[in-house]
Amino acid sequence: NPVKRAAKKIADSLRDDGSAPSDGIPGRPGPQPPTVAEPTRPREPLPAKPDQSGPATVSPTGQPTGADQARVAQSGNYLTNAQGTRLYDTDHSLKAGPRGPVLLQDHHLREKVMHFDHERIPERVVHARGAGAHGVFQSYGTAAAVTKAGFLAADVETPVFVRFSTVVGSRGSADTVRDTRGFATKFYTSEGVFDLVGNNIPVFFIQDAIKFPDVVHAVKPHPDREIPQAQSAHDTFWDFVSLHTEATHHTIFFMGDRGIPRSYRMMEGFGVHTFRLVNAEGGTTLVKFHWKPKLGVHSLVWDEALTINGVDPDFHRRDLADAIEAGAYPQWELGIQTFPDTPEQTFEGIDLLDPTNIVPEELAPVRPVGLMTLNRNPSNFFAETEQVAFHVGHLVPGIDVTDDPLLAGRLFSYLDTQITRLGGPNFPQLPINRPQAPVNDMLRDGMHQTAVHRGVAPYRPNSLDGGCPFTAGADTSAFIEAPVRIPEASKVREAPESFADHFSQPRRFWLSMSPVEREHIVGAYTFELGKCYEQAIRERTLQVLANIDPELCAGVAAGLGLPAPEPTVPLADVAPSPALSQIGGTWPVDGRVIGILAGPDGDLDGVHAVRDAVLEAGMVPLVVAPTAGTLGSGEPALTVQRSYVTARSVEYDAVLLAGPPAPGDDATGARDGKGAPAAGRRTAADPRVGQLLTEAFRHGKAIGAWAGGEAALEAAGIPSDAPGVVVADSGPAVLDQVRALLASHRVWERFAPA
Ligand code: HDE
Repeated sequence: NPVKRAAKKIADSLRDDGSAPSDGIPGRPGPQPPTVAEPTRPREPLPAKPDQSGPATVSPTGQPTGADQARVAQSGNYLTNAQGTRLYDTDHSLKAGPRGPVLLQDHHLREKVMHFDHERIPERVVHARGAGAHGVFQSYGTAAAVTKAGFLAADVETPVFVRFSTVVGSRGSADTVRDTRGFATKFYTSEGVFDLVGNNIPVFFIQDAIKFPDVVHAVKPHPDREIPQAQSAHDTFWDFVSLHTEATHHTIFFMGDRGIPRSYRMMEGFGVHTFRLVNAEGGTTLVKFHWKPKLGVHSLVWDEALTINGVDPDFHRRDLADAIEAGAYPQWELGIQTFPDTPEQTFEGIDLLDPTNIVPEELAPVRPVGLMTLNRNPSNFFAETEQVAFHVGHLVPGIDVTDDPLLAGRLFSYLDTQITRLGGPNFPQLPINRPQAPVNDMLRDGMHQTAVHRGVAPYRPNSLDGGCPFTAGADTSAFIEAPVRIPEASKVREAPESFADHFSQPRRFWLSMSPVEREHIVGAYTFELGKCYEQAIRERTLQVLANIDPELCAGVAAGLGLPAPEPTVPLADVAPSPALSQIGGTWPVDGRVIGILAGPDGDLDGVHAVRDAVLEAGMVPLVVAPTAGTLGSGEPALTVQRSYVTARSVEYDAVLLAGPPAPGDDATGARDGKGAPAAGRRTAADPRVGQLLTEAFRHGKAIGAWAGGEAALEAAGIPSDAPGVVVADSGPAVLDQVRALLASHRVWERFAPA
């Protein structure tokens, strides 16, 4: 009986001290090849990479948290079933003879397949695709006068977990689609968890939560064919937003460059709603939260985003993880705009309860209150990034909500949705969701209860548990709702009159854009409406655009081949807010990716020098060559990171040419007498180099060349004196100038409207 024989073999091989069997694992007989074979000796699971780790083990208060739980999984040398019983075979079902029927008594088979059948959980109904990272928040103490929140007091360090996301697409969709991005932060403070569940756009589509299912149904794929995926460019979305004009401000924001961020590291974040801060004396202040990225706010260009969707659908996720792994930790300052908490809840005429409004930073400056640094990648995507559960109602003493009707609906939704998504009410016990403050609730039982509660009296008042737990007071960090006066009113289903102006804020946004950004906006509307089939929807949207600005409307109408309508409302007389434009400043170049094209005949010493200088500057060099492998024989040899087959310019922020690279498999001819590619034309000859250069040029990227690299530029039709094209004597000299260009993100002159 083979089963018996194998079982005996295991028994023989397991020594008393539990050490490894000396003669291999049963079921894998014969000598093993030395290198690529499956290991035959048990060993501890691989240690986490230095930048990876799960939720912190012990809270600041000494409470054990998630990682203790995580350690229960994956320990010991041997494969076991879920009950910890060691297994000798996981490759064959238990059968009556090798060709016989499978036996129902095979518990391992049933357990393995049952678990697999349930590996997927429902994805988030919105924000399904995301990427997360751990970090710390260091407060400056500058908010201490307006809030008693402990984590905002001077010099307090608080662990955080952030999840960035797209809104519309499913979990498997691409990163660089045109969409709003989620920016949700969980602060594990010593007074409980505070979640700031924001977006990268400061306003929202709707003013009242009751409209959320409508806007989401409109933007999601058409219910009959389930197309298009992760796109707003279709009839139902434009049907809705052209009729529901309170969506106009959000829509113009994501038709602008913020809809296609260059990186999660280069996005602003906004709490969107107005919240209420409460200080130690009980004084209240209205507040809007802002995250300001240290690297500046930067975007892709549309053509680039489209290519990336195919070439690297994980572009943003990879960028975030790579940057953290490389030690280029992304940072954001948390800032607050504060407003007096008056009964009107308006500021300079702007209704603070209307989430389709911004308050321009020029009117209410954003004051920094702390710095967030993301410095650890999760160890397990599912356990952390997928299972993290944010909620706008996770508040701490010192931060409270307002009567923004959109916020009110969110306070309901985020708890409710987790019941379906995470399978029950005990999701706060998942390692990533566990508070790092002591938890002493009276919630009991339910699906997936993992706490073993002590005591017999989870009710109040009680005498059996000595009256525990006791309630806290203001002096012992209790969360006490601000006693805001509610004006006398009748029950109505109505919006305030001040919510009726849907065009003056979008007009301010349009007027605040530079010419290049305006051109992008016109292009985005034209693309999206060009994808709609219904003429009436295009025409109705043009009417909305006419009410924002005639130039915007005329640009889109021309692209659609339609007449531009006249505005139906007076154009608002609003001042631009320069802070809304992304163009015009210079920013650090940390983590920027430089593609260096070289072939065996190129200036390889120069490439070495440039690589070192790129690394020195905190940027990422990627050597691109005709084939994979190494370049040159020098020590150390240059490792090729991208061959012509895998390289696309969209991956690089700048492209450098280190002399004429060899041709790869030249597809276009230009051969010498012996059939080899003609010298001097070699780089030029490979169409992939030409494509890479013309694409980089079209996308406004800095391009540099030395040691003969100019020939490739010439062949690609790129003048060496064009803006942002640098030709110099040596690699380091080229890099110096390219670096200066990168500080402005792109060579904007190339987009100058004709
Ligand atoms: Fe959300 N939103 N939302 N939302 N939202 C969710 O919660 C909802 C809104 C935002 O990375 C869901 O756990 C309603 C505004 C982010 O896990 C759900 C309304 C803003 C994330 C939900 C809004 C956001 C979500 C889906 C209108 C910016 C991802 C899964 C009343 C300030 C968080 C989940 C993460 C996720 C409901 C409006 C941001 C269904 C009902 C405004 C960043 O509960």
